[in-house]
Amino acid sequence: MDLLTAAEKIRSMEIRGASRIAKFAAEVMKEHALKVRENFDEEMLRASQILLNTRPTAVSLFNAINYIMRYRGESIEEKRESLVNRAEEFISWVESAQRRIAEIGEKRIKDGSKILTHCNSSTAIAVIKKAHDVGKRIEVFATESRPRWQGHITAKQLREVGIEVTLIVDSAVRHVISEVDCVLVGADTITANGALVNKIGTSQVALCAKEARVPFMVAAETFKFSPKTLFGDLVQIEERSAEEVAPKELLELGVKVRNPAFDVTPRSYIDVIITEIGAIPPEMAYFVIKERLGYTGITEEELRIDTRHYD
Ligand code: RUB
Repeated sequence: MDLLTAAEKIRSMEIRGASRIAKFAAEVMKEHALKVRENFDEEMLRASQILLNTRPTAVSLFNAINYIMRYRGESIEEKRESLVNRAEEFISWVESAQRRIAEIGEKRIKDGSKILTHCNSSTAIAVIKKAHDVGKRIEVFATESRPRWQGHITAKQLREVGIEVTLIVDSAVRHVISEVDCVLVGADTITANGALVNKIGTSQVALCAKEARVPFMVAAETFKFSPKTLFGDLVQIEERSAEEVAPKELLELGVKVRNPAFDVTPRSYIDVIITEIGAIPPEMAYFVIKERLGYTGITEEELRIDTRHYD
């Protein structure tokens, strides 16, 4: 697959969800590196830019590319080998992190639990499936997740393994929240101050959960934590097309549409973030960025040099 086709798959959401996007980008970078014959650095920088311009919100894409672009070497062959190794390391990080999160997260789910989830998070689903696999009786409320209906994917994936699922419209969350034992969602980005950026509507779910005193849990690999937010950058919230929300007749009448794809849930609404290094409070986000992503004492200027290809 060529680079532009791969980028279009992410942009059009054929490949979607923060973990899957990151893993796919790593595979594409690796494939591209294997094809480059000359100007390796420039070519890989161009590939990084094209992939990074597809979807702005999930930091997993940035972290994947940043990890891979730290390749070393003198000759083109050395550089290629180093990049390919790093891409493969990142891919196995994605896979092993999700397995570990499932093991850790499963312990936070009691037998007989009713879990509410929003959108379609492969990481949250891995936890739910694990709880089911170890013999817990689980029921899930899945929101539709308008306007792209990712909740239908969630409902299908859970039913396929025999888990009880009830689909609800997004606006029914407050109505059903008192029947729920916990909320479990995924993450596109976790900021340095522990806020969660996830599919639009997540913050409303969190608000309902807090009011009803229902634990709100997030399943997120450490590559969902954002180093850039440590240096003051705000997470860019993707705004998608009006056509995803409104029929043509309304648009032709001049009805304006806002279609933000993600929103921000402040850390005070989050009980725990289940990562591959443990079930941590959101207040630990800074340490994850510092220790796990390697941004130890790095200055903003150094970060910018390191990530020059993202500007
Ligand atoms: C997907 C979404 C998911 C996170 C986490 O949004 O918000 O909750 O990406 O998913 P979209 P995962 O469908 O717009 O990409 O746990 O699979 O990384």
